[in-house]
Amino acid sequence: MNIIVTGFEPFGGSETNASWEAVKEMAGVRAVLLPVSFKKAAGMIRALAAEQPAAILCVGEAGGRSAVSFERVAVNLMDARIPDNDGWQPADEPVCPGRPAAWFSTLPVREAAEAVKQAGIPAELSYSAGTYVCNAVFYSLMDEIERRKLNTRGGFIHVPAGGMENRMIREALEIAAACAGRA
Ligand code: PCA
Repeated sequence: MNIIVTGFEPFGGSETNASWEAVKEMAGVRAVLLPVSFKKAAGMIRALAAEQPAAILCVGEAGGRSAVSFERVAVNLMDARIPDNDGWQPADEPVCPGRPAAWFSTLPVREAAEAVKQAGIPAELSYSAGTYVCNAVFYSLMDEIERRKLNTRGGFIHVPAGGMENRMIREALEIAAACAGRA
């Protein structure tokens, strides 16, 4: 199965990022590390989409969450609370000027969240991926799929930044990848 799963490098003074710690150990997918850079990560995700895999699952960490969150919607807005790893801190700017306000995930999010819960791992649907680099990557991915009319499923999953075991996060992501591959 031709599935790409991305995780992020650390940011905001942390030494690790729970997304990459889980993604780098996943079986049966191509794991790609993205920088926490609005400009670089958006370009990289568009290039990965152009390869037309069956699915691209982007994963990032989110503080204050205790469940694996399947994001439903990406918004065309960058509004950074802290600078990215290039030192850039956009405020009130579109991710892609002139493009639509939002895109929906094309992963089977409800089915995937249910399957993860069945495995005994807390999971939920989320209606905001924020306005930082994760949302910008998610928006850029869905915008590229739409522009090129690609046959690739795309979506974003936020994992807890702390408090959930790496092994559990990895299992949740493997279940999500399997759902995406079957959809
Ligand atoms: N979380 C950040 C960016 C990288 C990450 O892991 C976010 O939620 O935007």
